[in-house]
Amino acid sequence: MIEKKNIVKHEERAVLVGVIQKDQTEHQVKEYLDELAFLAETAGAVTIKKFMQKLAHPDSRTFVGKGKLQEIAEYAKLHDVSMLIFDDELSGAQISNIEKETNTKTIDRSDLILDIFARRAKTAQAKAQVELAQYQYILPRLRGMWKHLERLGGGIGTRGPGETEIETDRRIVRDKISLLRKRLAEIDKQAFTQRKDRGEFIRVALVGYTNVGKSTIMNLLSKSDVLAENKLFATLDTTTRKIVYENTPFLLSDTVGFIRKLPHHLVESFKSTLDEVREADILLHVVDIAHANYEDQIGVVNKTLQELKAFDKPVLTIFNKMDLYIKHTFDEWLEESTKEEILKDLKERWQDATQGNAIFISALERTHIDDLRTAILEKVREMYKIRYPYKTAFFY
Ligand SMILES: Nc1nc2c(ncn2[C@@H]2O[C@H](COP(=O)(O)OP(=O)(O)OP(=O)(O)O)[C@@H](O)[C@H]2O)c(=O)[nH]1
Ligand SMILES: [Mg+2]
Repeated sequence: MIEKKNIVKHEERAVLVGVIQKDQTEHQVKEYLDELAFLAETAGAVTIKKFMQKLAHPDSRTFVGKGKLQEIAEYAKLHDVSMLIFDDELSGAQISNIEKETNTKTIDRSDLILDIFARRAKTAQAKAQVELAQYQYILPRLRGMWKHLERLGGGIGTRGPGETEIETDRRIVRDKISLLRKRLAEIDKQAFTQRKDRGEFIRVALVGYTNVGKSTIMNLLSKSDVLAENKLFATLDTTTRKIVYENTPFLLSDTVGFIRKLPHHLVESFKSTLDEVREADILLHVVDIAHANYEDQIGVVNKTLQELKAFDKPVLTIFNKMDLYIKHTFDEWLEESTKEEILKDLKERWQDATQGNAIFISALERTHIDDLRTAILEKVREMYKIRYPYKTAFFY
């Protein structure tokens, strides 16, 4: 029988595995594994080792090569490793082959992200969305899961599952999927009506990679109390607040963060949460400028926005965590004038790239927040003028 469970247990000892494919550099894959370690930590596991292998094409049976898998298996045995986490998506057969040869539970990045989402989901909508994504993920992997249970002696006879058992499970999973879809459609209908009730207000949405500071900025701008913490996907549910600056009202929403290789099913089932982004008039794209891979992250966010068909909107790019950037980049003996030069270059580069729509702040130290407010206000007012050309005097 199929049941969903938290895959990652508290303090579990994990080994991470990444493959450097032909269009990737070793440095990039190292960063990806650092991010995977952060995901693992968010789920409650401890990373004790990372393995990388350069491979033009992943092995169809075991993803990494035979020799590497042997090495991983030996390491796992010696160091009491309870779980392998692969950075790339594995097929059901690959998971089952790897588990057999290493004798260690194996999951992939999508699995891990789904696990985190499942823990974080609080509202009925978020819970149903995650559950839907989980079942969709499981469906093509059922055969592998049966094999897995078989090896662990999990209540199945030595003969292994017959086609009928797998077919029964498939049917159960399909039924669950259609039930969840129905439930979500109902929640959607209510949410749509609620959104319609918001009237003529211009809608602004905070978007960005996970952990960049969206909720911190939301709290700062709206005096609300959204959970902000140094974990990935702290926010799953959308929060919307009405804000009034200088007699100009607008709605500000904080929403789920993006990440590279966000499981496809997750994006699909979070469609209604992401409607907030799709239906926004203006996007505030928050970037963690102190992150080594921030330019990659900008690319991932832009690509996700394109997939959501939300790319065609005015965007203000907020480069956040300037305090950390300065701390990482400058040391004490650097001349003040050199620091200024470096900062000026950085800012000019991004002002050029965003056609003058970049703001540099520290939400934590509250620097340049007034500039941010002014920039938002300007965009919101422009939008009111476009939207209601005869009504501009209405708001201010
Ligand atoms: N140093 C520094 N830390 C910041 C700044 N802004 C936010 N943070 C920290 O970054 C972490 C993530 O902040 P959140 O506001 O939760 O980020 P988020 O983008 O909402 O993250 P998710 O909801 O998980 O996608 C928290 O620990 C914040 O305290 C900043 O300007 N400087
Ligand atoms: Mg958040």
